[in-house]
Amino acid sequence: MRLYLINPSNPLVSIVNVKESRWNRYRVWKPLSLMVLAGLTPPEWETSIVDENLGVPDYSAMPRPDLVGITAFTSQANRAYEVAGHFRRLGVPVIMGGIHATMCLDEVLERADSVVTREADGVWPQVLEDARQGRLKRRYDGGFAEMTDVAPARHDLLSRGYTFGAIQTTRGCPLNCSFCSVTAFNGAHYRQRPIPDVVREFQSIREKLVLVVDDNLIGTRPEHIARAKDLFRALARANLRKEWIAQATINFADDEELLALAAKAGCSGVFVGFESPSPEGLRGYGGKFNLLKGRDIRASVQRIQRHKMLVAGSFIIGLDADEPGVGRQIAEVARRYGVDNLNVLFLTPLPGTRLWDQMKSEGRIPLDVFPQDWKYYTLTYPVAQYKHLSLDGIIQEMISCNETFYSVPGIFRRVFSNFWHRRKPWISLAGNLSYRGNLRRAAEAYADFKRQRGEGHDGAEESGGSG
Ligand code: B12
Ligand code: SF4
Repeated sequence: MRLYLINPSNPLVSIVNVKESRWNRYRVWKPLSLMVLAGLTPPEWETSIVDENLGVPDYSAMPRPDLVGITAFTSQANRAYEVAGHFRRLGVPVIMGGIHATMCLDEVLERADSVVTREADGVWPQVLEDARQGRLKRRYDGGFAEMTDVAPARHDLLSRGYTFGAIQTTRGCPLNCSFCSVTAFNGAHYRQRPIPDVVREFQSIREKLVLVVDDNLIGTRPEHIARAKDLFRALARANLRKEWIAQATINFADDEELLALAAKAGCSGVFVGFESPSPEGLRGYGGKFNLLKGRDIRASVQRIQRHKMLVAGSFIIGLDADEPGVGRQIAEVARRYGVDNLNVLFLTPLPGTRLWDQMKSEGRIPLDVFPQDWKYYTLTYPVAQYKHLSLDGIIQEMISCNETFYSVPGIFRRVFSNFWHRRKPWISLAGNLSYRGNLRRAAEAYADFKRQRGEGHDGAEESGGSG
């Protein structure tokens, strides 16, 4: 039995044209979901993973599969349906799963033979058995997996052409921010994989650089932090000779022992979501507000950096508190915090989130011709109507934010400081130049977006916000 597991492409997934920038290819990141599914697949299936980010293959020239599984983030949904259509026309059954299939079940059921919602780990073997016997059900729900059921991912199945390997050590996030899909999808219960499983899987990764995909690496409670320390100790003992990056909340900075252990285990940088230049702006959006309010954020960032780990700060533009001038304000605040990189995303109502429900009920989602418009739900296009910012206004704020933070003197200051402190200056330089390189292409992408939005959405608000 032949199984294809497919990660569809989205040419708009970054505002950067993949052909133009070698730093921004999505091929730097491996599609872990499919490697995990492959790990759960019995050996009688001949399994291939197709990552369209490496190039779209000529499916008709490939051997006919017996079953196709397709994953999709929302931004990949259109392409996923095209691929599904191709195989269904050939009479090959198609199963879809992942976050978009879970959040937009009805839409996906119309375009696939079967859908697996939520985490597939517990049900995938049954799905395959049903497929083998030709009696696939229309829907399976995996619920929240037991962490002992999570199979080691098949890191061997994809080519070596990726910059980062990927691994997951925990699932779920208790903070439940209203704009984020994670709590809705993986639940608020913070679940941790057994440490020996993680260490063994880490050892099977071939890449020297690894992305730990956990949404919240260390969790929030004392027992979560204690387990994170045990994990870091075990990774250090295993002497992996790898560097890894991860996502963490700012409470990562609150425990010196944790920081020292993380660095010893190979952590070379963390993404931290600050989201708003004034934590007050986050009031009403969920748990992050409590972690940030009243904190000396610059000192927190410095504590992380003192352990030679870089800090990438992530912010959102378009929160209800954001007014004209917010772009420069974010850039200034990020500079003051001392982050090594700044990543700013447009507030985007992702399906299944509380933000989606709120904006929908307020009639603030003009880009709503689905599934076509899902391709813009990359967080790099302003798909909603923002309270105090028009369409042109919010785009200008984004441009001015990035131009301010990634100015030549700004980059020089940051890289020099990393050089001086012997804190990975070359990585810092590459990251900063990559963002700066995006500025011109971003402006072109926004112009295209506005043109298409004008053409395809006659009723859409061109000029703007309600404030
Ligand atoms: C790693 C990651 C990335 C990597 C992706 C690497 C890759 N190619 O997969 C990078 C950095 C490239 C990335 C980019 C983006 N990401 Co991202 N990312 C994640 C993250 C943190 C982890 C995903 C992961 O690997 N999980 C581990 C695996 C094992 O779990 P899983 O993917 O859920 O798969 C399980 C089930 O879903 C199911 N399943 C999945 N696929 C399939 C398919 C079949 C057939 C079946 C049966 C089951 C099944 O089985 C798996 C095992 O249980 C998630 C957060 C999260 N918790 O999901 C966000 C997340 C998926 N990303 C998100 C977003 C918005 C994006 C971007 C659009 C924007 C951005 N700037 O970040 C881009 C778009 C990328 C694209 N290709 O279109 C959102 C998606 C929301 C949505 N509705 O789409 C998430 C949920 C984060 C959030 N805050 O809301 N991302
Ligand atoms: S802390 Fe991060 S992962 Fe957790 S809900 Fe908020 S944005 Fe999502």
